[in-house]
Amino acid sequence: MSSLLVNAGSLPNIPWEDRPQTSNPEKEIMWRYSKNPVIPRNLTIHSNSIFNSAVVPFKDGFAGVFRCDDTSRRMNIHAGKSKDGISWSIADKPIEFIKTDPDLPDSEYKYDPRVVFVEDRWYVIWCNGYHGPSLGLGYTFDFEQFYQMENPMMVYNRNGALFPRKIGSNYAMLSRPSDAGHTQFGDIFYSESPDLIYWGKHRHVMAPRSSESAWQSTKIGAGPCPIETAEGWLLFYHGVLTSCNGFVYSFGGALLDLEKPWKVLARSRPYIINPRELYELAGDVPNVTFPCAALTDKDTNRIAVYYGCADTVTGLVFGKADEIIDWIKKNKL
Ligand code: BMA
Repeated sequence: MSSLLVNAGSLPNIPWEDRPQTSNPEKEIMWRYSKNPVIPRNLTIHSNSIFNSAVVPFKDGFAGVFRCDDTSRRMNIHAGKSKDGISWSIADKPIEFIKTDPDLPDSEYKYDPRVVFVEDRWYVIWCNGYHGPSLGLGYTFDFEQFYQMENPMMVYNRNGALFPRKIGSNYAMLSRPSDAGHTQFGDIFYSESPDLIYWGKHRHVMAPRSSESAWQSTKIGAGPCPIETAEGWLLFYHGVLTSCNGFVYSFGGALLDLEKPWKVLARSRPYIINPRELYELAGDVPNVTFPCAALTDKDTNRIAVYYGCADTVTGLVFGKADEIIDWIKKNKL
């Protein structure tokens, strides 16, 4: 099969289940794993909830960085490993980053990690508490030792997602400037850096949209790190609607230009996934489906997305890259 997934490896052991007979691809381009949620809230000894987490292929299995809020409701990130991507062993203690500069400030908290392999190592990017929510960046070679670098962005910012390769001669990322609270606005921006320390060349990528696509009317933010395809960068992103009962987090998909990723080629009008199962509707924060990681297999075009459910547990949805791309183009805003 010719693959749309550029630079992706073969991943024959990608977690997978075929589309159920009852699922109509016109309406539901991705489908949920029948045994969701895959990661329960109490997998580590002190965890209150495990969600909005990042999973990658590692050696002959999988590794990940998990958002575990503890029973004191402190937010932190923990390393984990799995043979099959479904059943996980997650460290009871948060990652203790080794500072690449002794003057690096401590993090007040860490949450919503994304992980991506760039050049020779795995980079972790997360929302980092430093006088309010900012972005933090670090790396690991083995998911045992983690190194923390300078914060790439100042307060207030969330939803950092690094690109898996340089754009031109620079590293690149998406982020979402915000405020110190439960931000009522939010657009996705693009930035570049020659060294992963100094960031600039900021470009606007996309803004919320209202009446014609209400699920993304309040704010939007990058989900998993962008996936390179022959048709552009495939970006899953969350969109938020403000209802009479508060925020509702769904997610959709977009295609960004390969060499100028701030240019949006297409963006889905309907959501791909919205809160509808009980574990997405009820939890510490009801009505949240929040994607942070995607596995891909170039041989089959399979994609498996991990997403946080109601800020409590972690679920999996499946789809095919070719079908998702066609669907985004057919259903674009
Ligand atoms: C955002 C972040 C996410 C969370 C979402 C819904 O501001 O805290 O981690 O999933 O709110 O509560």
